[in-house]
Amino acid sequence: MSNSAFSSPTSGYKVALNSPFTDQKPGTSGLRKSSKQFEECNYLESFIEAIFRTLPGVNGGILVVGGDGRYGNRRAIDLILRMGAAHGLSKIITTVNGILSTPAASHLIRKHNAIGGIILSASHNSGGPDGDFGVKVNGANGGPAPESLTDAIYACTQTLEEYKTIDHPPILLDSLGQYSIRSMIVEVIDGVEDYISLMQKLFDFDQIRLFISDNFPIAFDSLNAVTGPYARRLFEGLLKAPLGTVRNGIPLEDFGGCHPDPNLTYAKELADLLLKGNDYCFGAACDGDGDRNMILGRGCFVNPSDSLAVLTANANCAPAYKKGLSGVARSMPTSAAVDVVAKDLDIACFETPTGWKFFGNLLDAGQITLCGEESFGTGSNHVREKDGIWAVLFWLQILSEKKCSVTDLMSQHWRRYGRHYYSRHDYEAISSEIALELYERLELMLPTLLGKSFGGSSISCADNFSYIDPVNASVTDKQGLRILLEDGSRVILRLSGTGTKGSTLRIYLERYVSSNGNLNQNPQEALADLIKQIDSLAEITHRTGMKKPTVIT
Ligand code: VG1
Ligand code: CO
Repeated sequence: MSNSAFSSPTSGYKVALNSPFTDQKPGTSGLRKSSKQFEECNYLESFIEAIFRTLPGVNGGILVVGGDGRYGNRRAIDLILRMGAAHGLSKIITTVNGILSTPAASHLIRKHNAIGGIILSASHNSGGPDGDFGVKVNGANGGPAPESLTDAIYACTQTLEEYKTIDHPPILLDSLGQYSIRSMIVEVIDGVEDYISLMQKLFDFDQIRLFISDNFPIAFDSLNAVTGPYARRLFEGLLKAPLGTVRNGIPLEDFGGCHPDPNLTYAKELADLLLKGNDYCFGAACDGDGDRNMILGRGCFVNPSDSLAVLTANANCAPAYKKGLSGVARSMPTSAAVDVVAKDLDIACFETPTGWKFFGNLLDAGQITLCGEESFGTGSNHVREKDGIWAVLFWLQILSEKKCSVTDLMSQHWRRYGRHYYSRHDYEAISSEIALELYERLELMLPTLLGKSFGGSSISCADNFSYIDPVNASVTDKQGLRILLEDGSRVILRLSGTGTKGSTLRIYLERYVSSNGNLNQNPQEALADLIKQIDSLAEITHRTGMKKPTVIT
């Protein structure tokens, strides 16, 4: 009898990896859909089968598997364990309760020389039976699978007729343990421990502990998602912050009904504590899978693009980056705040398409040390994913070295480098047809825009962003419509690749004011001209029927 039973009710069944926009790649390297979709017969199985047929080194290889604890996590792990055994993996490393943040997974893949990892998360999307589920695929470097791999996985799903699995009772994930399914070892480890040791190597915990114990109360919101167990051990354990510092610290299957997206809209409770109250000096939140971060000071919200610039300018405050940075990178829609700092430090600064996978080659080649995206993502070469808690610790390290408040640090920064007023306006769940029409109409107009006046300046460049990877020269085009102005301002339009309902249109707005200009405006006011102009040019209100964006960050 063969070791593996074939199930073959999948005939004719196909899964779609791409978003409804065939020319827009998902910002994530995997599949993100509603939980209901994933519960359809053989849907998840088909996608996992395509991964196992495509990922290099499956036969005899080690795989890391875990997730953010959302509804469907346990079922998916059980299914991957059985299918992994059927496909000849030598070992799957998974975690107690299946809890594993995206950055911690990246670290484990690298530490164990695994062939890659499967992270069960729809990141910042809501969870539960009526929310979303997702499967992220990471490669051997610990980073999101490059497009060559996700394209191959997608192609494979188009011809699948069967998948390989094994009957086996579920493995208990309640505690540490070692098991076997046929010849494959299943190791259930603590998903938090290794990550904590990595953080201890990068930062000076004694310095941070001393600083926050001296009248610098902090609040951290895990939004009922994966970072709870990490944050409690780090902030309340190692850094001795009072119990209760970590809010919503137990991962729940539906995130307690909240949207685990760390921004001013979805992390409102924390934002109110910091922006309206006086109890805390510092606040931070992370998303569902722990790779995003939001930083707040008392009465002060730190824009993620600024956050990357501040970390770059003050990197020498952290032991891990004392020796300097090899270079930095930001995604195209991220503001140019970090560019100004990089120039001052005389280090390289790269501009990549949206999505963390594009930083991978630069990190692997040692050309950059830090990188970030406007979408609340910051990271470094310590792993190959953005890392929410790492960013929070980095901020605390800088503040404890400088012994100042977040507001002071920001004003010092702008007084030195000037300020990039920045905002992103998201129009969510619009009909895909309308979104595509709007986008294609503007794209067609681009060549006619050169030299035209726009928001108090004139248009110096209008194109659809195309990227040549500096490491392997691969080309990625159609990454977003850019309108660049003479005075350095920019307006960018993209269609999201991670939304699951209709289409999400993102408008990115940026205006630079030099160090002797007005540095204390409200960003929405500073950007008002650009907001008005892009609305009339792209007919956003008119075509979507939406008077204002769903989310403003
Ligand atoms: C969004 C963000 C992008 C980020 C991606 C994945 O993509 O804009 O910067 O890399 O989400 O983030 P999009 O295509 O919807 O704009 V997460 O926290 O999944 O890993
Ligand atoms: Co995420």
